[in-house]
Amino acid sequence: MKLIGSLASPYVRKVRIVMAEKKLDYELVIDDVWSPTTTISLSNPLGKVPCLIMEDGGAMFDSRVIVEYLDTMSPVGKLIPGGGRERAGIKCWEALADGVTDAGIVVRLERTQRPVDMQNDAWVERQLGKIRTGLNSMAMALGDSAFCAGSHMSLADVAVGSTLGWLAFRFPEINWREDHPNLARLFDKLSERPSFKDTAPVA
Ligand code: GSF
Repeated sequence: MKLIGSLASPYVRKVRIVMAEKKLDYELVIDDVWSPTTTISLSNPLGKVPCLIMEDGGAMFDSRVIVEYLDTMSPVGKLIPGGGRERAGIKCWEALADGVTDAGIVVRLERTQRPVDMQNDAWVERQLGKIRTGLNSMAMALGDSAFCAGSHMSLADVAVGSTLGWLAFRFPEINWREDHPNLARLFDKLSERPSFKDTAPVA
């Protein structure tokens, strides 16, 4: 398999962590989707990474679909429970973590892609509010538990860890460590794993 992605993307990181936890082999193909020379749209019509190229050459996106597929590829390190409420709960954690990242990406694009006099402060504040309420919600739901859901690491922790790592990387001014020591505790624990160490974001 080939994974098209970048070293800074939190969505790509989520997939790479799942690959590592499940001990799946793949080749990482770096593509800067913002460069005029990108070829990403040949594989993903939406022009986004991550995009997985499967053994038969077929392409798969987005990160939530890819990780769901990867989890079925091997019984090693099962990250998503079989069904019902438990499965939906994990997917909801993932949606929350990805949603916080999505809001952060919107803020970054507003700040980096638009001329300063065209930037909309109210729009940025709306997105920053989603990041704040998303982090509050994660911290409340985590409480004193060792993992986001259940008694072992799941996709919920992978998604939350990827998001927190990306916030630390792109938004150092957001003080989630001080505001939510339990998220910091979870993140530090996850960061000891080779799957997290080997995928820390790089500009
Ligand atoms: C989001 C992918 C995405 O926005 C997923 O795979 O989970 N829901 C999708 N990827 C960004 C890179 S990044 O900011 O992580 C991307 O490829 N953006 C290019 C564009 O044209 O929006």
